[in-house]
Amino acid sequence: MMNIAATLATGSRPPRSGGAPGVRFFDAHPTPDDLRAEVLAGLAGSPKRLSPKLFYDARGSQLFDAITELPEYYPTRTEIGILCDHGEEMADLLGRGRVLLELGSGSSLKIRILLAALEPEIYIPIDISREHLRASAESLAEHFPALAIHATCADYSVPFELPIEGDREGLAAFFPGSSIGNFEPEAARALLLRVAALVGIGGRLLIGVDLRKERAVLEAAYDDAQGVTAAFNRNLLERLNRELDADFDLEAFVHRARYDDVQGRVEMHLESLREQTVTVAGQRFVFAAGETIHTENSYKYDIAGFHQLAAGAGFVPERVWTDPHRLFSVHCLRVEAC
Ligand code: AVI
Repeated sequence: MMNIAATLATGSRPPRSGGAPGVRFFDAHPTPDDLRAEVLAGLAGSPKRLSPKLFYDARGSQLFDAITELPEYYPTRTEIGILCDHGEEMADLLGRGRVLLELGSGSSLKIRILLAALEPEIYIPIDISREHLRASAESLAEHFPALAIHATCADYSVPFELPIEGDREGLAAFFPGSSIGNFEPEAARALLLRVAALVGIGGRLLIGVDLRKERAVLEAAYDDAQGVTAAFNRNLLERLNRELDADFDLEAFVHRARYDDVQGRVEMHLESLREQTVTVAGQRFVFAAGETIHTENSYKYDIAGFHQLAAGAGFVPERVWTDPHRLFSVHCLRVEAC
């Protein structure tokens, strides 16, 4: 049995100097978002909304990395603990030495744990951000020199071709971080359907899903004492000031995070502290005092609720692991029909 902790500390084999011959890069040329049109439509709506996708410019990605290390933000370290504790069992179910896809090439630590346990022949990280994908694939190749990495720049929220030939049935996919929680339930089901089509009948998905829990724990996780999540939320306005020639007064909006236990989601908002008018890309938007821009939903599921969502996309549950405090879950699902 492979020692995952030792592998992570040292790399499974000695790092190779220079270059990354194991990496091949495939570009599905995802269509760039029309930031201007999306933002103007979101601010013209009632309530005003902006997509959480807009958080992740360079500064937003750094702030998100900082969030994952906050004492209040339990999901990242809890999921890593579950992967470390059960990686071998996960590999037994997903199958070793095969093809592993990853949706979003976000956390290098999580994928390293899984790669060490699964030792796949081919690893296909799929990410819309070309430069982030390239950098993370190359860094991974240093640690796993025998691994064929087919880095694929694609938007996994729309259909695209996988860069492999031959038998596509029974692949394994990894979708960590409870990113599924940032999709509305119907969009989450549609995404799971696309994943089912990618891995094929008999294929498996290992997915991290944050669990419902007490309000205080959830609200602290999304409104930390150091104000990093507040900076992450407000960075969205800074981005619009920079990229869409907007004139948001950053001092005039505050971060709000609240748990809606009926919908089972943490909502993030930016609340206007006073009545004000803001210009974005030449268009004026009036804010009442106390009016908010809804910037993110982070859905939390109980295990049965998530199984129900997954069943709607043709998955059957095979196994679920949680931590001792039942904060977070990692599910292994198998495609029965797609
Ligand atoms: C990326 N996603 C799963 C995070 C979450 O927990 O919903 C984004 C986040 N927003 C605020 N903190 C973290």
